[in-house]
Amino acid sequence: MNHKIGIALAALTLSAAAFAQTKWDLPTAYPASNFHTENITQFANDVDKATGGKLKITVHANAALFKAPEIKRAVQGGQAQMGEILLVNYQNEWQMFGLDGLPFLADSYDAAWKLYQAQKPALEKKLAEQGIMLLYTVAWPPQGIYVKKEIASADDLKGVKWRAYSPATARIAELVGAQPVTVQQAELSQAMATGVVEAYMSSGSTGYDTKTYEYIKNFYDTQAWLPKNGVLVNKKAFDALDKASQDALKKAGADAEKRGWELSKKKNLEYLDLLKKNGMTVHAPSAQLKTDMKKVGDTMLKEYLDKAGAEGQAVVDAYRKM
Ligand code: PCA
Repeated sequence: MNHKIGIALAALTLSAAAFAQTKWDLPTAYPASNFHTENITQFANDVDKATGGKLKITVHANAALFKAPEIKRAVQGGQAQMGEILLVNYQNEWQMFGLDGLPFLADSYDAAWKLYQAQKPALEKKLAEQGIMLLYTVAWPPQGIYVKKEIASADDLKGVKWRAYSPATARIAELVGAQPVTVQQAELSQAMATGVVEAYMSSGSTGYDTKTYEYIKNFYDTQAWLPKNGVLVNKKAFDALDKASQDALKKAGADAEKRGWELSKKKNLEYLDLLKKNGMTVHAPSAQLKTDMKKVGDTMLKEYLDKAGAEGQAVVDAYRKM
């Protein structure tokens, strides 16, 4: 080869490598306007900026790329390099994924954060075995009961068509004698419109996102638990990045975690106001309803510990000492 052409080609290859762009997909199951999704979009922008455009992460909101229960496997198999999951959706695979879905084990932001710290080493280890990195988590606002008719106790939920989003929310329905049907958020509005759902437990955020106030007029603010979304990264895809991009991703993830937890707390109050403005009555639960739901929580914790064994017990013990 002509010497000059050789040098020119080498320079070209070098600059192509220097400007090589990596494109990643990040499926999520919640709408673009949801606070988790807004936070993730900001995360993707932060990564773009910090890597000078080298790592482009496209956020696919609203279960457009993968349905909620499929996202974890998509990240594991590398069909998506990243993904956001609701951890409690995966409790049947491994009990630890469902710990933050137990009623009244951790029922405030402070408690939920502590529970996360207690769970984290086990979560990271399990996911690492599956070729997945846990980049960050953010808690949903506290969970309350949406229900068509006013309720004074759990007895009033007997026979009601109840939407579940996880094994635990289906179990609550069984324990109060409601009829559970599993519907993810992306299909919830339609399920309410067609009368398939008369009640469900979730946050003010989801009630607002799905326009629940058009179908259901009562929200009982039980503040029963704060389940977390986890943002996952395929480890092979991560390992293929240069060190600077890896650092940028981790830094943006840590920022998103901090920002997300603060946002969740702040927006919770805004969502409850928005629900009221749209015709929802936000009730404090009666003493009887509280007692009934606490009892459900006690039963579920016992069931949980039976299934999760020593590993589950150790994490609950660690949490209680925090
Ligand atoms: N919203 C999600 C999960 C928890 C929450 O607050 C949902 O209802 O699907």
